[in-house]
Amino acid sequence: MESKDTGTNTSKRPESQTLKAARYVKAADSILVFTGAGISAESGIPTFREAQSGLWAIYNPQELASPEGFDQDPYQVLSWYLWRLKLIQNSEPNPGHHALVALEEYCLSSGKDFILITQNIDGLHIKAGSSQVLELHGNIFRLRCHSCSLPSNLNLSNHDLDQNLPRCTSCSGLLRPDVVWFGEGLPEENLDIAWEKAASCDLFFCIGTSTLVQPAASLPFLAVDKGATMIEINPETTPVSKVAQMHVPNLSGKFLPEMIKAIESQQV
Ligand code: BV8
Ligand code: ZN
Repeated sequence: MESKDTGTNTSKRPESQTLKAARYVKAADSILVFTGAGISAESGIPTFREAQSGLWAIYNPQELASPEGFDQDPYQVLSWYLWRLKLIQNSEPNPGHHALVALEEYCLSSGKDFILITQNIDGLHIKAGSSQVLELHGNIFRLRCHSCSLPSNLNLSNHDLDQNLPRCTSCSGLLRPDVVWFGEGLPEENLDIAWEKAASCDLFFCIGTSTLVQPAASLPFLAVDKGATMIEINPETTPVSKVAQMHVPNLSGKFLPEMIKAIESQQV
């Protein structure tokens, strides 16, 4: 499928990236937005990359966010998640999250297909009001039993880990965050939806992700292989940058609201 012609820019001035992206949105029939930790950075939540230099420098996320790490020291892993959870509970969606709610509303009201697939576990897209959301790596607000997978509605932030470790009411197994750890498979059903959407969309936004973690990182490349137009929003370049029609070296919380304004003001 050829990436769709978006109509030409009639003015002689080089078109701004905002207008160009807005033009792609208008011309698209099916839009997939793919986000990573970068979309939440402006809400004050450290990304994995900064995390290496930030407070996470003490820990290695790949060790802690793993079944081996949990089996070895469940108290340390749960304490790390409790620290993240409290940070997230005190964080608000930023203008980037809100702009994606507006994009979803614009798409649904103009008969376009829309899905937001996030690698983030912070729940901020849902808190902002997005509804067509697929949380590929789970959600930090949910717990499940590490032995029998029974979901638990216990709130980790109300549990005193120094007293005891939270346990499953059914099998007494240890409870853990309902997220996908390194070395764990992603929920098949979600992955199937993600592959299908990536293969069928005609416009793919890749926002705030270093696209290093598999299998999620394959989604943008699948979309491009199938002819989708790729717009990447990231102050840094990533492996996706070289296959993108547009790389926007800007913060998502700055660029996305400007793009929405261009769409809503009928400038394109
Ligand atoms: C699996 C949830 C098998 C938990 C996460 C070698 C080669 C290939 C693969 C592997 C390999 N060795 C091991 C693997 C597999 C491994 C993997 O990919 N490892 C990588 C590191 C090489 N993958 C797995 O283990 C996956 N499972 O393979 O299982 C299997 C299959 C079947 C059955 C059984 C087993 C599971 C991976 C999921 C791990 N869980 N999160 C938690 O959060 O605690 S991953 C976590 O890191 C995130 O969810 C995300 O997916 C990933 C990367 O983070 P990003 O979101 O990209 O954030 P990052 O900090 O990296 O980048 C932020 C970006 O934002 C930057 O580019 C920055 O410039 C930009 N930015 C900053 N500010 C802004 C901004 N952009 C815009 N605006 C801003 N304001
Ligand atoms: Zn159990």
